[in-house]
Amino acid sequence: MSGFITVLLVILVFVIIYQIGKASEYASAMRGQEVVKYKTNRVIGWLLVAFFFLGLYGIWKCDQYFKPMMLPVASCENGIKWDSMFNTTLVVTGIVFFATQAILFWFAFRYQTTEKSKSFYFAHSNKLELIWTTIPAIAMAILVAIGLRNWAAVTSPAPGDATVVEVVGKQFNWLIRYPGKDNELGKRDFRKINDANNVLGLDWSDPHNNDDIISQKGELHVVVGKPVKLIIGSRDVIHDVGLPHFRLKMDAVPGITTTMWFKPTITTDSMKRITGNPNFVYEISCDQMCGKGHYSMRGTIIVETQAEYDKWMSEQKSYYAENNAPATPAAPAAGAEAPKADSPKAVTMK
Ligand SMILES: [Cu+2]
Repeated sequence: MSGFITVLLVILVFVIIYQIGKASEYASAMRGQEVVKYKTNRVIGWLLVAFFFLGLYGIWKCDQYFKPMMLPVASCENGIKWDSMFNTTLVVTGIVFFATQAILFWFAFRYQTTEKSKSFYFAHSNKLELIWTTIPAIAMAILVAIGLRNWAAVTSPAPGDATVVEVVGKQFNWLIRYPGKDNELGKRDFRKINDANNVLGLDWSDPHNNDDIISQKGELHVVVGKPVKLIIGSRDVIHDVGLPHFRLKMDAVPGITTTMWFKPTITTDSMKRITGNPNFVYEISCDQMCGKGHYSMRGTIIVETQAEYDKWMSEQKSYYAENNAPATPAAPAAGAEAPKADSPKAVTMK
């Protein structure tokens, strides 16, 4: 099909060149400059009409090409609202786009200079100004209001029964921490970060850290139908937690905690059936260019039933127990590692 469009474009360009050549021929034949101008105008007018319809055809074709690349159905309640907002915006702006383009091309055709046409000077109209300022302003205000309502839903306090999970970005993967049985995430201190046995810089003097779990495979497991509150941070540069299937994204900023919550409604297994893709996984993408390994910063979310989640959770071990089992925290080691993990190192990595 793209071959067909190319051929069509080549023909169009050829016609334009041919017409220009013909126009100069007329001129050279001294049949009068004005006649040549009117004829050229007519040709250009028709070409513009053709260009308009070619453009419409291109839009229709693009739609066919891109549809298979679109995301599957939204997998959380708010995601459905975002999609509806997106569609509303697309319809409103689409109507305006087609109307203005049609008028633009029609005017070029209809009001071309001919033997009979006379110029008409139309300088100003308060009524028109008022109409084309007020209507778009109202339409935009409504669209923005819908956006703000949806944004508030995502960033408002999560329901009390939400599973709390910390997601921390680092060059170049995601670290996922669960609060453990006490349901409280322990304190972190970036100076204690150490890739050997304290990837998040957990402060071992805080007892809340003793049962905290860092997902071993880096997978984020959540229960279908249960709200999830993400506490987002970064270990080095700015990353961004992107959850395309849940229509969410939020910056992960070093030194600042950001948060958002959602309620997954479709399990990973159901999504495999819906998409017809047996290898389907919900992904956490990094939506902020963060360095040379940015492309590989892909995490996985598993949406599962409560029973499956409980089974997975029972297999996880406390990060403290894993890394501090023999003795009390190795304070000097953590201190010695601190400068290495500090931001200057991160800044030099582009
Ligand atoms: Cu990143």
